[in-house]
Amino acid sequence: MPILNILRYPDARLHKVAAPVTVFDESLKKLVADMAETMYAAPGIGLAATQVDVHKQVIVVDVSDRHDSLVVLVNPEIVEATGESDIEEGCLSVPGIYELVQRAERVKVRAHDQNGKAFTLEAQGLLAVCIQHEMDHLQGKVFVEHLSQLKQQRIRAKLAKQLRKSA
Ligand code: GNR
Ligand code: NI
Repeated sequence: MPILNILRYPDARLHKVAAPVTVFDESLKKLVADMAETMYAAPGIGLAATQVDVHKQVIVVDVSDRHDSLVVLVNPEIVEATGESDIEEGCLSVPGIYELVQRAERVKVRAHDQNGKAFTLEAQGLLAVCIQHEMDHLQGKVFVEHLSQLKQQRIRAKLAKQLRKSA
């Protein structure tokens, strides 16, 4: 199965808003399988469809060390968020940048799996933060956009320099 190309910030396609999934078919299952493979290969602990230029509300997450706890969230909605967490975040679309972002410590999420079955997940800690990070991607928001304008400017300069060096 193919590893998908991950868009790099800044890219206007990372700002598209994902549409809800309405049909739970084989192509959705293939997308989920390819996204999981891409996330594990990267390696990362989460991936939103937006990052692979598919603008549908699909997320895969696995915060386990053994890669045995895949969570698939289709059309996720946060129904409860409590507490405050500031975990240093990274993003596969913003390589080499790690920054603290304010998030809820616990979230209750309603979503569907890749078969269309509805479920509710209660998450805390890194899993909760990762889900919030991925749900931002579906809304067209990259984690650096939670930071000050000055920090964002510095990050863009650093990424441009990385790109020049690799060219
Ligand atoms: O791999 C990832 N690690 C991570 C660490 C802290 C908070 C969020 C994340 S998500 C990130 C993968 C990614 O870019 N998902 O969109
Ligand atoms: Ni990300």
